[in-house]
Amino acid sequence: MAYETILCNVADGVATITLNRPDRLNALTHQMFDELQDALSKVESDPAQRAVVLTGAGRGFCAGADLKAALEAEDGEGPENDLETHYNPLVKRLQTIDVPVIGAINGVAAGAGCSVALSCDIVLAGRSASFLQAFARIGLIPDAGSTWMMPRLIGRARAKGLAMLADNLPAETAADWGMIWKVVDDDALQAEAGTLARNLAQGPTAVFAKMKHAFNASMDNSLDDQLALEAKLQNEAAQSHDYKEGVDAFLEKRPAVFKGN
Ligand code: T3D
Repeated sequence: MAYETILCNVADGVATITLNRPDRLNALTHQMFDELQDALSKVESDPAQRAVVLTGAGRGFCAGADLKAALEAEDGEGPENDLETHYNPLVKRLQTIDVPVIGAINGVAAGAGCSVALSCDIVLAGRSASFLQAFARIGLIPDAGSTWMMPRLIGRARAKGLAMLADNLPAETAADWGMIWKVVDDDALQAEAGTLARNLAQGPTAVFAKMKHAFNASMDNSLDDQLALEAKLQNEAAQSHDYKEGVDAFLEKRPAVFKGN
């Protein structure tokens, strides 16, 4: 598939996917969802691609649903169908894909764009970036997983305040509140995200997938269920090449060379 709304560059085991509709702050269209899903399928089918960076072109990360395109495509059915066919599958895929996903948030992440940003495993943001639960401004509720992710990340009081007031949350506050991993200077963002992704791409990839599985399940599991899941996944991890290599490398006082399996 030739891409028109995203860019995808693969190097050093890292797929860098750039939302590329800068004149509309990378607002999401059906075509963009299709292209994103295609790029993620290529990651999944190529064992050499062991990390993803998701970022935006221009001054925004993603302004959520393209409201102009949504109006033009109005079919009278409302957003439900769109969410189920396009937004929700993307959010789930980012959270469950078997490689680490780094969000390099280069500007505003608004509406479902905020949900997409927070679906990444590790979220780095440029100092001038911000997070905006824009929905109330247009008479919608937060969607694409925001009502699930936000209270778990920052607590219900802050999640509700951001949703109802639709205040722009600066990246530094988001980091202070534990909503994202780290803030870096704007001009260092892409380089830092690239370095992080290349390091992760050299890591124990299959184990990262198990970590994602465990953390996702922990959101709903009881402690007993989670302990049982950890035991099962750890048993599987202990059968892997990378576990043997990690222990051998430790004992031989050398850096481990992980193959990702
Ligand atoms: O129906 C369904 O599919 C349900 C799904 C819903 C999911 C959602 O995401 S709902 C929420 C949708 N998003 C928003 O409501 C945010 C809309 N955008 C904004 O509020 C502002 O653009 C920002 C606060 C994000 C940034 O403001 P600012 O002043 O930095 O930029 P701007 O001037 O507003 O935007 C720059 C251009 O991008 C502008 O185009 P123009 O006038 O230069 O030709 C603007 O229209 C365009 N743009 C920004 N956001 C969107 C957009 N175009 C289409 N859709 C957008 N969401």
